[in-house]
Amino acid sequence: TWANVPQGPPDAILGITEAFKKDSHPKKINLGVGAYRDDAGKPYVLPSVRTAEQKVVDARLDKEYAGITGVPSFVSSAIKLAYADSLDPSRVSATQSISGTGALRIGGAFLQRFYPGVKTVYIPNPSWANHTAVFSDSGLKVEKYRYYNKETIGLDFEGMVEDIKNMPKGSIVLLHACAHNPTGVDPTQEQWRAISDAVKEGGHFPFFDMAYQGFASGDTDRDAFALRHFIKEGHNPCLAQSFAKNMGLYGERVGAFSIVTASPEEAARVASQVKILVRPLYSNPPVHGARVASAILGDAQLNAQWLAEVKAMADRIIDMRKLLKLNLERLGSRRDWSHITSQIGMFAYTGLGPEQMELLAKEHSVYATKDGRISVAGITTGNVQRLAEAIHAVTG
Ligand code: PLP
Ligand code: TYF
Repeated sequence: TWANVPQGPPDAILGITEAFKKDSHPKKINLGVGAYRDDAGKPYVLPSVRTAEQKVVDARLDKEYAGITGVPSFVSSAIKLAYADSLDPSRVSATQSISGTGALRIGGAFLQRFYPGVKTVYIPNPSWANHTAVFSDSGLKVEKYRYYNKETIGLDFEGMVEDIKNMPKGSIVLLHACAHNPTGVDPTQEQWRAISDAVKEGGHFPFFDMAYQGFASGDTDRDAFALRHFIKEGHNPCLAQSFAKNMGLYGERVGAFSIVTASPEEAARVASQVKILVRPLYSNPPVHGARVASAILGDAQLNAQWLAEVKAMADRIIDMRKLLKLNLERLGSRRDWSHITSQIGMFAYTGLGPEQMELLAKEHSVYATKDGRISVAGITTGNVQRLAEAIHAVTG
């Protein structure tokens, strides 16, 4: 029956883990997938999450289905975390989602069905490897706008604004709210203001992907600047939120999708259609992770603890950036590695090419994606020197 099914390629990012597992080198290093590790290189469950989970278990809740849009207290807390006081939440149509990916997919499906403008979504070049697949599988056309400047290893701000202005009027523009994946290069607040103006000028629709709120600066409010600024400027964007990284809830699949509308009446109509979309997709989302997130966001003390833990994760990543740069300099590398510390979030975009990345894997058992992205969250005080030696060997 399936003789005509061709072998497909592995996921560009998740496939790295497969290659890493097969390697028998005792000091192999996996900097592929973006998942936080502690300084011992171990997956990290936040203490606030452990406490919240215990509270959820102790409450001996039943296992009944949630509604189509999920756990209500979770959804309202997620909305508050993202938008804070930038709007009246009755204008927001929101639903729990299967983490950030599921939120993007609901958004893609909703726009495909109802967006009255140009059904083309423009994503940055480069962007998260899964964006193209999510949106094209949703039935939208996918195009790219300039984002990263190879020469400066920074933002191609002029190119980005020019491309936004040149998109067909009423296009969909996907924006990474903070901690751009894979480059770690974000616009400044000043640049965000100009981007907002350009999106407005083109009559475009902004779609924010916020998978790292808190991870960029260590401060969830600061990281929501772009989203809240757009709202202040009168945009009515939609938003995909993920709690995979900032609560370390990866496999629990906790996220939210929301659309800012013009009025509570419009929000109700939109919400009714989001429900109609979700029902045949997965009927209703899992409850456990959302209950845990809700227990944190809804309790002042736990929330404060969580924010401190997010900051600690962000700070460890910043320390590892400094240490990697320092080690490369100590080894006598003549390259300029300042982008390692100027970039933010979970990833560093090293500037290494595909051949160098292949050498890193083959000769040094250091695994990361071939675009030169490394997950800084996988660097530890124990492996940073060996990593620097490997990078120096392939770039020296
Ligand atoms: N968007 C971006 C930019 C990401 O990097 C990720 C990965 O973490 C996601 C969305 C969605 O991830 P998840 O589905 O695990 O929340
Ligand atoms: O970019 C990353 O590493 C994370 C995790 O198909 C991820 O966003 C990677 C690939 C994928 C799903 C999640």
